[in-house]
Amino acid sequence: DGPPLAEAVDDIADDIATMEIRGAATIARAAADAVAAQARETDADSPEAFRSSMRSAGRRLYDTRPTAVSLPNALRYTLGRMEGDDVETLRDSVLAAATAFTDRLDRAQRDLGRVGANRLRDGDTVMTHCHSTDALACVEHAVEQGKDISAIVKETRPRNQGHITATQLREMGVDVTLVVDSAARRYLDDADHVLVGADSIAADGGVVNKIGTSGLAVNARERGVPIMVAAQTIKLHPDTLTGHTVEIEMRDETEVIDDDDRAEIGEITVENPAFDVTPPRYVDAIVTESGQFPPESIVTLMRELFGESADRPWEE
Ligand code: RUB
Repeated sequence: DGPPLAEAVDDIADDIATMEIRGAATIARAAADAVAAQARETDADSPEAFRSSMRSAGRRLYDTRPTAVSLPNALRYTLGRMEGDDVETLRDSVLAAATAFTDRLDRAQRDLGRVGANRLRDGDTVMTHCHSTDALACVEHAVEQGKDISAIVKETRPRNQGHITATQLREMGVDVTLVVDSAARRYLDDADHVLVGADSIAADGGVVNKIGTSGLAVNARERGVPIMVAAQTIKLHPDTLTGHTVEIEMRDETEVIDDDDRAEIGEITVENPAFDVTPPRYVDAIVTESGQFPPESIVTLMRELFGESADRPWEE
């Protein structure tokens, strides 16, 4: 129903939902690409029809996964800059905004990597959880500075994003030790930093990231290992300024247990939350492209960037 969507919008939305495209920054980039495809390909012949078709693409993308705020923030950026009184001007404004948005993503990750790298010393070992391009940017920059960095990589059940992290760290020349998630506390004694990314950061400094991040942070604090969150500012969740909470995505039980095992065990409940919230008191620093912040002061940056409330340009 609604205005027809460009094929790329449907494809990208499906890929985000099935996690073919995953990770907050990568999802944001794909959403901006999809918005641009819709702007290019829509056959809307009036400004009203064009706006309506763009909103429709925005809703299709918005409904894919609920937790990473980079997705609605990408829609805010691109659709929020749509302006003009005729279709061509509207189209050009969206295409320009989509390009500006992806350029900003690249720049932000580079700048954030430089800040994060300053926290890492030559010879340090980081422990990672899941796969975060923002977190890896910090290691990459440290390696480029000539620092020797090692990594203990948590597998990250059920989807094993740790394998992607291990591969990419190896490509950087980092010495990698892969461990199962339940071995994390044992190996914290060998780590100088816990380094993770974020899907969303709340106004109180709470960090929403892959399930297991909060347990890791509590253990790291107990072991005296500092916890560093690498998150460019599109991870700031503006709705939390007005008291909204971040929805935690629940994924299918088949990611946890296959049908045969389930049948053999019998009638049980399987829960598969994809994310959790690490309270700000367990986080030592949030590293952004604008510098590093203690989690409690991230709200200042959020107000600067989003004002007091967030608009929803994809809604009717
Ligand atoms: C990915 C995840 C990542 C953040 C940050 O979860 O939790 O740590 O998205 O990634 P999923 P980035 O695999 O379920 O998408 O720094 O690349 O934005």
